[in-house]
Amino acid sequence: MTSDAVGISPGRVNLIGEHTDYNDGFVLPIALDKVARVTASPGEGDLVTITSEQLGETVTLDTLEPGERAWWGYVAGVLWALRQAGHDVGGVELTLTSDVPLGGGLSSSAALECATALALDLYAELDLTPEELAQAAQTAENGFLGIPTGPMDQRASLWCETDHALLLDCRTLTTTQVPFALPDDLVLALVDTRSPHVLADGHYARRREACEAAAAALGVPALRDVTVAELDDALARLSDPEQVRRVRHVVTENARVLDAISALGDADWPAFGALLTASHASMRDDYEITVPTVDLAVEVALASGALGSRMTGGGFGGTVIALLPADRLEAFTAALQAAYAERGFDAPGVTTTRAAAGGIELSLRD
Ligand code: GAF
Repeated sequence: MTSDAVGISPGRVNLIGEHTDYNDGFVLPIALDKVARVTASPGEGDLVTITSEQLGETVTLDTLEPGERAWWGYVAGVLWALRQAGHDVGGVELTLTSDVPLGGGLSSSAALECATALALDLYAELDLTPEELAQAAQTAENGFLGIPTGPMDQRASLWCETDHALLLDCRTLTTTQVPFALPDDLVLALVDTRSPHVLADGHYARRREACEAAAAALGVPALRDVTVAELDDALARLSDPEQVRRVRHVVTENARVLDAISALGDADWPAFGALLTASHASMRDDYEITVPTVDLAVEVALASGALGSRMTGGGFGGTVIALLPADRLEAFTAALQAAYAERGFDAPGVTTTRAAAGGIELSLRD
């Protein structure tokens, strides 16, 4: 055992490819420059103690039972997943802190799960592969917490690299590091719409169920297997109008991810921006996962000269990204504040970000 093993892992900003991951499709996240940090140190016997520095709360557990959605479930769930996978991790003290905004659609949960997996890997000398780490983190969410999310967030948190976006093929889990460094005259703005996004309330699960039902109706393993060229025929074979809209989003969104890769390869920022905006329209009209605060932020961004803008993450609130000329940032922020005030929405927060680094392990002492 290594005493005081630390795992540090970031949140993520998904550039494009929303609700494609559980359809075996493509996603293109970057790591956020905000992280969760988990420290593992020897516990008392078999007890598991989890402390949140921010909440000032500690829980002590002698058994781990799935189904727990309290703050500590994201940490305990990883330990549970590792034990389920046959790894010998006994009693341990885990202390966590995070500056990834909660409910912002920026994967605060995955950051915590991945930081825990990294800390436990080092603490218990498990020497897990990158995919085993990601699996443990995802199993915590799916198996312990019971939230049916796809494979994107944990792999983004662990595998993203500085100044790169991560193209993840969610069927094969193969990756390509795509250079993503903005020219000096562009910024990637993040708008906190002050509308918390929640994955555990059933909307996310219902979207996933509709996609799976549509894939079954079309006789394909997953919606990834429907191409844009086949889309009209596929839609004509579906009788449920809701499934029609969901399928149209997923199929066109997968194509937009691949088009975005080409645009980035050509450093064609206007084309890249247009794909972001098209993704937002598809999430708003076909996937129906946007809310008035996020739609307004996108409208104001575009009216302020953004090359493109969209909501990022699971939806129903959270964060909007805007690719903006750097000299428009101030005017955009002012226009957004005015528009939110006029509609009676809570004042939004605007920051900028860049593609940061993925998760790491750190030994404080041996
Ligand atoms: C959430 C989920 F956790 C991801 O798996 C993904 O489905 C995303 O929503 C939507 O793209 O972040």
